[in-house]
Amino acid sequence: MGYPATPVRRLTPQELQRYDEDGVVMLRGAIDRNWLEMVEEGLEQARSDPSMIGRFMSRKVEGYKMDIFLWKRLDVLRDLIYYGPFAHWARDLMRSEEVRFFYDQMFVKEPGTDAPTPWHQDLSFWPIRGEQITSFWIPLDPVNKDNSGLLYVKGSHKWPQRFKALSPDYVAAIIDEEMDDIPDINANLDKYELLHWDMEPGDFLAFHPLTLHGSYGNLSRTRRRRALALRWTGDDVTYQPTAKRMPVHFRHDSQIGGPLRGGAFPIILPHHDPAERLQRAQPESPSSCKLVGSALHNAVSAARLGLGGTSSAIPRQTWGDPRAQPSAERRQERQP
Ligand SMILES: O=C(O)CCC(=O)C(=O)O
Repeated sequence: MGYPATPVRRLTPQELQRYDEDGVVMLRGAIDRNWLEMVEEGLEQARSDPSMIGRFMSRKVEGYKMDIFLWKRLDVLRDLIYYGPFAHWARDLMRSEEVRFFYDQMFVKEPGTDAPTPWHQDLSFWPIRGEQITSFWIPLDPVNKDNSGLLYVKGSHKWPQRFKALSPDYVAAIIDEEMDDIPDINANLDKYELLHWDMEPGDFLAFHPLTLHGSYGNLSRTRRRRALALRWTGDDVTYQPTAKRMPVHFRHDSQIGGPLRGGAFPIILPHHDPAERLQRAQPESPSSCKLVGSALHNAVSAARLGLGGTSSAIPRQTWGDPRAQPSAERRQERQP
């Protein structure tokens, strides 16, 4: 059986070690042009025809476009996930027998979009728990810190804290007050070691779901910053939804506390499940009822937390000009 495609290169022991120790690794020149063109086709389709969820996620900042579960409606991204080489890399990073696809997400910042992505941990707001989870961040344009390349706090995936979710679109419904406040990383750069890279199309980042990450706005006046994130799960992952975690609006067969199952989270390795593939062939879009329910839940949570008013449950984060970086950070930075 020839799929998913064998990657043009496997991960080296050094890259796997970087991932384990730092919680993130940059994989240079790993994505073949054919696959990259499919990512581009998918993102351009998604940008020109956003889903209802995408419109909701992108409503706050002009020029910062997000959308999720693109692969459910865009065949080119379904093919990328089922037949592209990514699942092999995910299996190696997660040390898992089984690889399931969790979801995909578009992040586009148009030139001059001065909207940072706040520092956050992904797993705190996902409706799953486990260790064998990984995310890939695939840029389609050259990126650096000035046009919103991602920043990571080295080794933060090993910290004991679980931080209140600050999703890129600041969704109030997923802020769990029981969790810790994210420290103001940029205001205390002497305390943290940041990692970031200048990247070209074909490079991608693989990172652990607990690694703190964020990005400045896109200061470039000419260059867009388009990226697709692909999230993967392995053997030990269980479905753990709560009212404070990201809802899944697509059909699946996972039971609470049990493994992920069914069409929303298809198995890619070691073998596809024909029934899940068939389910994808049947048109499915989240019912407006569910979407309205989520929007209401969000509005109530925002009101309860005082978001948008004079007080706020979200601690401030400092995001100045990336070029005006204090010397402490220069000392700490690594460019592996
Ligand atoms: O592209 C960005 O700015 C955010 C990406 C991100 O938070 C993610 O992929 O988890």
